[in-house]
Amino acid sequence: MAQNPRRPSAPAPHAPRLEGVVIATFGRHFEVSTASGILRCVTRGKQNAYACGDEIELTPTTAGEGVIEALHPRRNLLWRSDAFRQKLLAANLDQIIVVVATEPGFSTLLISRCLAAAESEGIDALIVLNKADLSAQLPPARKRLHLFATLGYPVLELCALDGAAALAAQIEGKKCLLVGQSGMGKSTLTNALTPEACAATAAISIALDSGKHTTTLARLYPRGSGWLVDSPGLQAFGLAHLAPEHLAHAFIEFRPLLGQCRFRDCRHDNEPGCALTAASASGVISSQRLAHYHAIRNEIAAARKANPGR
Ligand SMILES: Nc1nc2c(ncn2[C@@H]2O[C@H](COP(=O)(O)OP(=O)(O)OP(=O)(O)O)[C@@H](O)[C@H]2O)c(=O)[nH]1
Ligand SMILES: [Mg+2]
Ligand SMILES: [Zn+2]
Repeated sequence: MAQNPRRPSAPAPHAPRLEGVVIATFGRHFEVSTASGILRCVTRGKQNAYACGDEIELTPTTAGEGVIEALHPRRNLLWRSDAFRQKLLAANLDQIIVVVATEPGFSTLLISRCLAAAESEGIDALIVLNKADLSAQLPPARKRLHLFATLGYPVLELCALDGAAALAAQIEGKKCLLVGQSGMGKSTLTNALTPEACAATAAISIALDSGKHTTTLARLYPRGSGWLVDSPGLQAFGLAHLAPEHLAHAFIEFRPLLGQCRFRDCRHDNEPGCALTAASASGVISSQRLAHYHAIRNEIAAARKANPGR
């Protein structure tokens, strides 16, 4: 059974404490930014479920180290899960930025997964179409994203190499997470938009003498009064923690139709009197989105079957 990642750790009775924000997680170690600098922290007991963006209290121990004592309540938490495991992505977000590119190709199903995860936590989502300079693939990429634009999700086209500033206005003062498949340009955007990330990458470049940096760890970079989390490329984005009715609600265009099916427990899978099937047949909702819904719902059902205790 997966632990509830919302449960805060028990506060310890003794002070003095510092407040901080988790900026990176390494298994059972956490890097925390505080007013007295960045500390490398461990946790007490078995509590080890912290994510970038978590606001915590810690007790400093030896130089540069500390122990996390308490977790402040989370405004929201983005996480992914399959039948047996869960991975916290980031907490206390204002916005999720789903990054896709003209090249390499991207999955619209993965976009729907990211959007559903965002909607289920009430977090705004923005789609970035990067590498607009690779113009041969630009029209087909635009065409595939049109679906999401018609749902009301903003789609911002840019070139991270010289036009990342186009994103600056959208993230000003906000706490944002960049997600998406590998190679889409999340780190390039982070480097262009946060000076600290740029400096860190330059240092790695010199050390490794290579131009390619596949991100292996999520990391938070401050930016004005907000911050930006750069995350490793996603292959899968399991939503096993969402109940099927919550999943349907996370597809925003389905919302006005929910509750209108003939059967209360309708699976929206060709049952008689299904409002979603009818809406898809008449073009009110897209058949592609309904197919995305079915793919994710079937996966959730399989995960629950594989681990009924979750
Ligand atoms: N032509 C072009 N190339 C870009 C652009 N943005 C990024 N790239 C290149 O795309 C490659 C991948 O960029 P990254 O920023 O490392 O991609 P990522 O999304 O962080 O990838 P992961 O860390 O593996 O998830 C790099 O070689 C970048 O130089 C762009 O706007 N135009
Ligand atoms: Mg990266
Ligand atoms: Zn139905």
